[in-house]
Amino acid sequence: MRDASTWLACVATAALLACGSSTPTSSTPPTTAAVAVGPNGSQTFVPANVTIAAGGSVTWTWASSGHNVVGDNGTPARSGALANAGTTYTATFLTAGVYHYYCEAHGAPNGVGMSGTVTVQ
Ligand SMILES: [Cu+2]
Repeated sequence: MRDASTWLACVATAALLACGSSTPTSSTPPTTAAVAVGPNGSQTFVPANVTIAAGGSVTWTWASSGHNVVGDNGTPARSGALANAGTTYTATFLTAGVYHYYCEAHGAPNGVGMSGTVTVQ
């Protein structure tokens, strides 16, 4: 059964790493992403959609004042009250999925207005 269990272990990890190779594929998402909050006075997150690896983090940097970051379903956690330019907020994402978030002053859940997504792979 030793051969069979080795094969199973290899299959189980094939989605993350090619068997027999320690080199990540070029499609591996980054572990961090940066999002500008309200750049140039806009009511937008730029880029609105980012992709990171599970366990990675996203850092939002306020480029203008009067915004915050709130996850539609609690992830990312609410950054706090509307904040001013220069504020930064970092959230870590442990579980794969697509996380929608918005600004309470200029957006709403489900991608309305000032909003964005974090895709965790
Ligand atoms: Cu806003």
